[in-house]
Amino acid sequence: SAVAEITTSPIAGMKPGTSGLRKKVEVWQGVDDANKYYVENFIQSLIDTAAENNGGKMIDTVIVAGDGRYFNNEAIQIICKVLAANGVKSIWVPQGGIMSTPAVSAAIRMREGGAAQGGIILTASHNPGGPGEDFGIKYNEEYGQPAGEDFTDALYEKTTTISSFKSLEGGDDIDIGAEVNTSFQLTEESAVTIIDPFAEYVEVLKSCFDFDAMRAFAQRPGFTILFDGMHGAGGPFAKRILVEELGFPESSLMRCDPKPDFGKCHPDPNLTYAAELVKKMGLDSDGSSLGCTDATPALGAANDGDGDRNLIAGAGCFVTPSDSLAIICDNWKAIPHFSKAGGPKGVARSMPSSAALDVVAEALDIPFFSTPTGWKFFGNLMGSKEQFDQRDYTPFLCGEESFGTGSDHIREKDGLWAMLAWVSILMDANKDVAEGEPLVSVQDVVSNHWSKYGRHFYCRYDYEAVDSDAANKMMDLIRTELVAGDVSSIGADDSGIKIVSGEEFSYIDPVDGSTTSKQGLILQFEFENGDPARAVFRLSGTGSAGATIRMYLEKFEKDESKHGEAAPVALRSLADRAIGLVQLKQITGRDAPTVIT
Ligand code: VG1
Ligand code: CO
Repeated sequence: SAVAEITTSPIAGMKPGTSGLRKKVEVWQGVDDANKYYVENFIQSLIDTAAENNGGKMIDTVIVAGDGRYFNNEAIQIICKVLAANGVKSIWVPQGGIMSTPAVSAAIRMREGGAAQGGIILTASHNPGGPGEDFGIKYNEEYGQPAGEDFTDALYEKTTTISSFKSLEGGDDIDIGAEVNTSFQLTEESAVTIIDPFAEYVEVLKSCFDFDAMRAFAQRPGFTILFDGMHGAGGPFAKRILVEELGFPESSLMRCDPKPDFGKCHPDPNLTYAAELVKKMGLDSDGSSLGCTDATPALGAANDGDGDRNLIAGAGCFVTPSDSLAIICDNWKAIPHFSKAGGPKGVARSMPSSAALDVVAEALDIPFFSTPTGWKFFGNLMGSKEQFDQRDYTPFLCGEESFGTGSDHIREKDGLWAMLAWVSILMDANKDVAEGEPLVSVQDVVSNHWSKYGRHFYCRYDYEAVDSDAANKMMDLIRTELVAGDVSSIGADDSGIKIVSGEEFSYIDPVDGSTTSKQGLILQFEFENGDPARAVFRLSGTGSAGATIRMYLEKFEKDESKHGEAAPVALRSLADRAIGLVQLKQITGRDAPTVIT
């Protein structure tokens, strides 16, 4: 078909956030005339930026895949035409159009016959999908890592000046369901090839874990698992790995068939939105145990829409993502990816995540980093092999409080990887337990960890769809009064909790020296008995309308006799104190958070 240059004009608001650009799907669909070429404008700006970074030459090989949400396949067709018209030679589309974000990251890095230079991932991740809900696009670069801020800033600049884009006129749509290796020649030099969504991802997980040992452990009486795919992209991958490779029964899977609207659920794996799984694990929505039976699975996990997040639970035991990360670190010997190398050579967490990882890193004497929110900052550290003081940080372990965990096997967080890490930990914990004896449980592993290192009580309050001006006003008030201002004059209130200091987090990337500022407001507190605690305030960068305020609460507790309490209960007084100080209710009019995770 013929290449056409089509006149367009800039559309405001195309600045990617924490992870890609997310908008209501109707915006992407161009329902309003002003948005007619929304996808085309964004993709043209994106590949022009990629070409600029490629020495001015158009990139050759790109993967286009999505999490299966509403508009997935239509967007793939539009994007393939724009890519082909711009001279991208090889466009790889997974059979069926669906790939999880970690699987795309793996395929970019490893595909036989040469890696791809980039991946365009159609997802709004944990945001709901379907008519009236969200659609999004993220771009990952040649090591499989999310594009950094330099890239997204340059992309955004281009969207503000764009005057035309290239596409194809005429020609049939490609058949996304065609057999693997089918090629569709779109122009003389550009072709779409249908690829196997699973190949590289299965291979990379096999390199991280001992599949033979896990397959044997899967047969162990009492070791039952439950995986909730939330109707997102992770489902087919879980089926492939857990059932076909490791031999767990089909009954270990729930909601593993991708649906355009995620079955009308919110595909965010937390205690609120993964309610069914949480209940089956014998848990209440605040993470406390409701009691278990013999039928309660030993290990439960859930993914988000694009399969990069994970929720981990045992029977009657919710594991917070920050604890999960610390426990994986402490148990590195159980995970071949780390044990092969004598342990992780570097670890990192996002700043709002709890300090549970820090104390393990300190005990194990591993270099540790605290980064801004979003996986792109980890990508930079992992890419640092030769660059960073000649030190080699591979293997690397990292994670976020927002149910993201991963390592340098790819350059994205990886929901299924986290679950297999826990299978490995349980396998190791049970290596000396005789058949017929009760298994060491997730709860045992977690309690032992807390008695060794102390517990970092943690939870997050999210206030969604807050008026943007009000949210900014509250952040400004924290800046002027609690960060720049003198907090020593603010005494303790009835709760006895005193604010000690305030700080705005900014980050200097140790690899490229770039500074990222305004990454969260940190308030340090002290309880009456001298115990330290903190609250962090941030505005979300993944919403599609209004503002979301996130308040992250954390309190360290050494005393083992107090470890049994539910986190939201243990942190209630701290929450009240922080909310009062920042005048959240007065400024936003919100009495209660939308969710507590
Ligand atoms: C949120 C999380 C962050 C995560 C990001 C992308 O960002 O807090 O930790 O990396 O989502 O995750 P924000 O800016 O809304 O707080 V995903 O799975 O939605 O791509
Ligand atoms: Co996600």
